[in-house]
Amino acid sequence: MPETTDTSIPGNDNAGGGLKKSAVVAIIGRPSAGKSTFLNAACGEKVSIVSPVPQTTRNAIRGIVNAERGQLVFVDTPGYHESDKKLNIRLKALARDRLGESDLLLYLVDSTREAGREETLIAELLAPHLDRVVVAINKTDLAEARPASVRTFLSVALPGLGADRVFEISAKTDANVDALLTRLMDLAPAGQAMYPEEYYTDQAVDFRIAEVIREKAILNTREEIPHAIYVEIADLEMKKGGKELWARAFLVVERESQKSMVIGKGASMIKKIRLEAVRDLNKLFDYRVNLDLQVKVNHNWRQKDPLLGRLTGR
Ligand SMILES: Nc1nc2c(ncn2[C@@H]2O[C@H](COP(=O)(O)OP(=O)(O)OP(=O)(O)O)[C@@H](O)[C@H]2O)c(=O)[nH]1
Ligand SMILES: [Mg+2]
Repeated sequence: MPETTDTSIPGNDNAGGGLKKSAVVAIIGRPSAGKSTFLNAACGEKVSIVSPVPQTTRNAIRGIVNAERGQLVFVDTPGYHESDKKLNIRLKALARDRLGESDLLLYLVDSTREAGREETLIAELLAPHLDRVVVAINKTDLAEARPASVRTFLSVALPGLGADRVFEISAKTDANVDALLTRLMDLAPAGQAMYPEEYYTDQAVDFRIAEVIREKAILNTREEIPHAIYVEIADLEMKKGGKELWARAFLVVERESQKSMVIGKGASMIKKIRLEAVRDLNKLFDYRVNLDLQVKVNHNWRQKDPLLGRLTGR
């Protein structure tokens, strides 16, 4: 059976038809390396939330790229970060789990930062899987990018990695992303599509709404607050024959003092977060989203194991 077929049959006929390519690709890298930005660029949709605050992603979020030759299922992972905090230990384990479950490993390196200990730890994690690794040197659109020093680091930390496995990209401007996707498709094994072709993510609607709210909350707050937030969807109701979705959600913080900061003077902050979230949600979905957003406290939630398990899906 040919590895690729040049048929351009619409729909997802390939799911049961001739073998194309199919791979799960884990995206691994330090916090803020640009993993979620890359996922969105690859999928052409906002699949994963993005912010300048490290450790924004808390789950293994899937984004699906469908092409003539086959399907790549990218799994975004939380940034790999060394620390003893409970939430962080779970996030790190989540990234580690992905190594075994993936066909290919896309290692994203931020070319504007010095490598240091954390980068070395990630490279050590990846070294035994070199035959499955592709590296993207990211943020090359920035003047302070130092791709050459990343290459030097790679030659020491991952010796034996072929030059044809290293790409200089910008996830933000899309530069060289297509070439990288082509290479990943070359390396993908033959197999059946895992999702129908019209899918670009497998996330449930309530999770996506919660994530967009969390992104806006992170972008509008400072210091410890971005890390002290999670979002709970209390209620979702479709109305007007599927034309309108009504969502009731809570932005949950750890302490009373954080609650008043997130609400803001005359509720100005929570209103801003709500409006920004609604604007994005209306772009994401083809129905209108109405959002009732309130703030509540769950004292020291980051110390609570069952909740952490639920939030990180692990
Ligand atoms: N200039 C530039 N900025 C980028 C690029 N890729 C990501 N960024 C920025 O870097 C920051 C972090 O990006 P994310 O995509 O959230 O990074 P991440 O690796 O998913 O981070 P965590 O989820 O925290 O591990 C954001 O402010 C992005 O806009 C790039 O190619 N160029
Ligand atoms: Mg992320």
